[in-house]
Amino acid sequence: MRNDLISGSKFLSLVLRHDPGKIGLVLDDQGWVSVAELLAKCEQAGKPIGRERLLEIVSTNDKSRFTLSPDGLRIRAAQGHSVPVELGLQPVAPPAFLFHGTATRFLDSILREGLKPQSRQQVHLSADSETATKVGQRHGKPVVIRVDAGRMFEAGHAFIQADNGVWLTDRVPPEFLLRS
Ligand code: HQG
Repeated sequence: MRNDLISGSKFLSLVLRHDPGKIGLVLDDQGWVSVAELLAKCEQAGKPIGRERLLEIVSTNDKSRFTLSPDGLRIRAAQGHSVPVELGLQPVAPPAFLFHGTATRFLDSILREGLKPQSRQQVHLSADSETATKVGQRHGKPVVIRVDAGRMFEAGHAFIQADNGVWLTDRVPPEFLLRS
């Protein structure tokens, strides 16, 4: 990705996931904001993005981090929020297994306590182990944990799949974790 698209994506992740107040934005309950308002507030904050570049960031983003509403008037982060949002997606049955990439130094604690959302709203899980490895690499030496999602679902845990395919659940108790 081009540098200006990466820096734009990082700034959008910051305001659409973690700190909308930084530029005076308020997300609605499902995390949406008006594109026009977002562009105006970025400009006022001295971080002009412009409509064309915003659309380029959305369409070329390596992880499809941002979702436009069907009418193109609103935008939200697909997942990753630390501010409270209710994405409004229907819970769905997950595949039998999902994967979570983390760093080896967190492993003992995770196997003991289960996966917790930490600063985010939900635990993020990947559909395949290669993606999970990349997620884990962000934190250090990666290790991939297999999550017995089918059994979790049977036990009553809800799953949603974010607009970009990432799986989300509130927490994963240790009995559903397997070293892969
Ligand atoms: C760890 C990225 C100790 C957890 C990715 C992780 C993802 C525990 C870290 C999305 C723990 C939180 C989310 C426990 C969990 N004890 N450590 N009991 N439970 N952890 O960044 O899942 O590039 O908040 O293993 O691709 O790494 O930003 O979550 O290492 O989809 O778009 O606590 O963010 O997407 O780290 O990543 P994070 P994550 P973006």
